Amino acid sequence: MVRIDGRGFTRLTKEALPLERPFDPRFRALMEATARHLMRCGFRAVFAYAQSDEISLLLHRGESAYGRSLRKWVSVLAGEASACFSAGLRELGFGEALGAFDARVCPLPAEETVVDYFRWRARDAFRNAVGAHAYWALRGEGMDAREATRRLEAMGNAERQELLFRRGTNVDALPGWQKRGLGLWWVEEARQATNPKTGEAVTATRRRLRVEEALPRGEPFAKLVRARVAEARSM
Ligand SMILES: Nc1nc2c(ncn2[C@@H]2O[C@H](COP(=O)(O)OP(=O)(O)O)[C@@H](O)[C@H]2O)c(=O)[nH]1
Ligand SMILES: [Mg+2]
Repeated sequence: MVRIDGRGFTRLTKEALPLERPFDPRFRALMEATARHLMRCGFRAVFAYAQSDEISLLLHRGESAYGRSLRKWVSVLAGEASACFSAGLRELGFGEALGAFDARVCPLPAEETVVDYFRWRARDAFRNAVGAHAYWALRGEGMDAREATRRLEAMGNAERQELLFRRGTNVDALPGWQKRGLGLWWVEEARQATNPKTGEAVTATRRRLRVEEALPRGEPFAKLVRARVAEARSM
């Protein structure tokens, strides 16, 4: 597993870019494009999980790129993510702003460690989403940054959800990608094609990236991760 994380994105998202708060669909689109790029940039990546400013990339157990030099992996992946995200920022008209990423390797020695890892990141996504909505709800009522932070620090997740509910936001109804992030994995797709030599109809299979923005919770999520682990261990 390699986790790629936006460097100083608190400043970037709060000061440098005119983004919608707490979640901006354009920021989400940039993270999705970056995750897609990482899945295709020369590693045997089987799963990407993106939430907030981070992307966790599950690589095949037999990944042999650069003679398994982990330093090379993290520098290449951080570089590819930074290049892709920054090019996307420019395309969206965000001027000279750059988005740089760091990367670290997390060795996950067993199937259940991988499942626990993704559950941990998904819990982080959910906690952040509730916290961010609650923060901007208070700010929207004229509370200053310090006071809003202080108020929320004293609250647990359930209390924050209640605070939102009283203000007309039902956490259950928030978009899945905000609460649980995005998952990307490969699916085999059958496609009708014609043999160019004989003109015969044939079925070709090809690999396509599936992007899921409504990831399940609990056991179905664990099952989805286990299926990716099986792939990461396949020949
Ligand atoms: N406005 C906005 N901010 C976001 C969005 N997604 C993530 N962020 C911010 O990105 C930052 C990521 O935090 P973190 O990695 O812990 O801190 P960093 O060290 O400053 O990158 C947080 O401040 C989030 O509020 C988004 O969709 N919109
Ligand atoms: Mg960051």
